Amino acid sequence: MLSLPFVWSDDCLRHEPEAEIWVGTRTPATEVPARAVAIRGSLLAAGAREVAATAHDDSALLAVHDPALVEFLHSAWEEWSAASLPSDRVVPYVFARPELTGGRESATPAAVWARPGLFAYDTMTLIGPGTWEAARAAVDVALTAVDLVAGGEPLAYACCRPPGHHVTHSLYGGSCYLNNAAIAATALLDKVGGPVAIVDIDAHHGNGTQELFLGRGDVLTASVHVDPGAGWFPHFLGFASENDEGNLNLPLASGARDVAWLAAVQRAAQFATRANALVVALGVDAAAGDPESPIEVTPAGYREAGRILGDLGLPTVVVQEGGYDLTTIGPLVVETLTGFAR
Ligand code: SP5
Ligand code: ZN
Repeated sequence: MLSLPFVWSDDCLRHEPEAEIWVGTRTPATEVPARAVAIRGSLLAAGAREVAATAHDDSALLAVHDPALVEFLHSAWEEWSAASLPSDRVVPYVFARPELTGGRESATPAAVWARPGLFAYDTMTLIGPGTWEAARAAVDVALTAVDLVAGGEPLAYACCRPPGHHVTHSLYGGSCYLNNAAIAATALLDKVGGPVAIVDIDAHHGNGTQELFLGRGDVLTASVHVDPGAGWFPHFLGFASENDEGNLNLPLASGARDVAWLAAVQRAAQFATRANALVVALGVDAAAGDPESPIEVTPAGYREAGRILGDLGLPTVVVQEGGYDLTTIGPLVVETLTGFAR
């Protein structure tokens, strides 16, 4: 039985991207509401205690993200849907790369359909009705888990959806809109004291989180992920060459299994020992059989990762990131938390 609290909001189900535009083609979305429903079902069956998310103000959110990004996400669907465009989701077609304007700030475009290009860095992360409400609810879920830990719970799980670790200060992408783990770490810094470590074991590099805290001593970031050099998202970063005192990337070969993955998780945990509190960005997409990654971790591997991170003995908020196999996502989260709470 799992005796830990998990935080939930029905509003996280309101985001229905339905599709991703990948290599110019509309393909079915993998980041679907059923993911969160499956996790909740497994947690309840395992005996975890559901706690309803409570509303939090924007202070931690705006300490992490550009107000212009937040305002865009808040208004994007309303503006798009009022403009009678041919797509039923907000999707960029032209990108405001800084080099385009010689490093000068880009103008705010008059055309509604050009606006996403100020804030989106890929075409896979669509916005529709309910996207903002779900992304903002996921922030409340994460912050409620922080409250539980600040109030003395050793461990709390935040059932966040949509995920967040690919979002930088001012750019969204990778099926993510607001960086829940980074916002949780910022709140923990305030409530529990630093340094705070974020250990990201999603199959993909936590590029947004890395960029947010780069060069800061108060939030340490470590990420275990499939080598972007082998052709995997986020492609442009996530290499070991980016490592410094505050940031540790542990890229793994395609096809890596439990032994290699757990050795990297162990190194990430070692990196976090000097922290005062921990955020685990838990993606279960590194599991064998997940459609979005070539890492082949077993359920026993996830349980062992939980044990390794739990052995740090730090106050911990676990934030949900990726994981796309609907039949295994719930059991894998339970395995990880079982290892952790042991
Ligand atoms: C949070 C998270 O795990 N984000 C992962 C985003 C990576 N997506 C890369 C998608 C690459 C192409 N996938 C094709 C799927 C077609 N539906
Ligand atoms: Zn992922």
